[in-house]
Amino acid sequence: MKSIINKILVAAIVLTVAGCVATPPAPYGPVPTAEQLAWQKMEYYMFVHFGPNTFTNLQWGHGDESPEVFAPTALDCRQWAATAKAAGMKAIILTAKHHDGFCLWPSEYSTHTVREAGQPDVLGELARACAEQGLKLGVYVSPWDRNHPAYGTPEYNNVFAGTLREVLTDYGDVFEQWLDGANGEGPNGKRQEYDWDLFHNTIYECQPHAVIFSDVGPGCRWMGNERGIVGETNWSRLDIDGFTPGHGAPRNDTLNRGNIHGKRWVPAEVDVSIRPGWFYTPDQDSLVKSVDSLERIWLTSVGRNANLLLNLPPDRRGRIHPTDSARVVELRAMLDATYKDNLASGATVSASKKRGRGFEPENILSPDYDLYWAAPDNALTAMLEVTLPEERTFDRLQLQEYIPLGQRVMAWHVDYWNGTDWEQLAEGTTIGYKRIVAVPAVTTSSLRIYIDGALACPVLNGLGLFKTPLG
Ligand code: FUL
Repeated sequence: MKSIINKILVAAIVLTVAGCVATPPAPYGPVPTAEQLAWQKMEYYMFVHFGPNTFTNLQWGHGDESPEVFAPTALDCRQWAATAKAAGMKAIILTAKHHDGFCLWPSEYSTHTVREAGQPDVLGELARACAEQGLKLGVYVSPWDRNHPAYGTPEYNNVFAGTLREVLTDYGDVFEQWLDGANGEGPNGKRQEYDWDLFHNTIYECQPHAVIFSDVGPGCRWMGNERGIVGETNWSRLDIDGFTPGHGAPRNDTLNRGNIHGKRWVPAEVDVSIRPGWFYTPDQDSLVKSVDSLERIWLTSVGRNANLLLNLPPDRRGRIHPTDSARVVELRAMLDATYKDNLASGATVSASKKRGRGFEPENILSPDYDLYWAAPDNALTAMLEVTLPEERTFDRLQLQEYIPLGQRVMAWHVDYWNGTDWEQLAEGTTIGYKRIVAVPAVTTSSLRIYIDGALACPVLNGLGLFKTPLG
């Protein structure tokens, strides 16, 4: 009898507590798939452009080069993977085939491959090296092929689908399939009508969890330039119906910012090279981007709701040049020194608008990604006041929206208490997965975060205050 009463009591308590938990906001618009969310959390990975161009000082090989020009003297994919790992990158995407058609694996569909060059299966070696380092693998297979005789004919679409099938079945899991829409003349002087449906179906058949990159996704999108600068306003939504990669893509400035009311979730990826060119040439050894410039790119990519795909082209030995690897390791040290301690920790947070239990304002400081503050359904503006345990000095401000419920915020600003008054520190438009803003170094114990406009009740799961090591 006693135990029954106890059970009823426990049930009553559980029901009372559960009764107080507010309901979560409904998702707004399209939301990321599980794969897109996992992809977004990767943030930073390596691009590797390697092939005949590495040896010919060209960026777009003609496809008529002898395969034997591809002759690395000390190929070491483990060194690429170790560099990526030391740089804090989560994956490597390899140009398994670039526009010259040369395949870095012994493809059955081509006579322009590592096999003809008398070289090992580079894609295979990289896949093993990535697995050893716990890195994911991605592949870029260029649809434009200046070598294949069938290019420009319907048959080529099947050839291309076949090459996709090879790289996507023989080398383990592939997290991202990188496709561009480059479409020039083939050796037969013809352009190709690409069968995108066939390509996409083939990719998903072989790798159901792969995220497909192109100008128009559908997994993630090119953001319109190769300078590393995505829009300050950057929606992860895009309208892609009726568009294709390449000539049929939306305008670059649309890709740069996304569509506020876009119907699909197609987040931005920033691809940029650490050197002026995508492929290695010795005359660019002195033109490797500085750590400062890479940190600026970090702010205009990861800091603007995008992932960063940074290209480090191996040299003629088949190894990443020491200048390039040193630069990314220095960048890592700089990022770690800046972002390891969240200076907002220990703060108390109050909100002008409260949703209720489970969605408390303090949740923006929780390391649990799935804990967030949400405003009530009818609130499209709100203010969060943050009180630090003592005065702290910072020069980076980070905000995060809980994107599993869609992207909502379209205007915000942050004020800080300067000792006598509230003074504006930063303002912006979109937030998305992560927004980082460089602000003048200020010392304060109070901040106010204003959400000035949103498409649906704001939902934030992160606030970070950080200090760069210098300045
Ligand atoms: C473009 C290519 O044309 C460039 O050569 C480079 O590979 C870049 C990353 O993608 O579509």
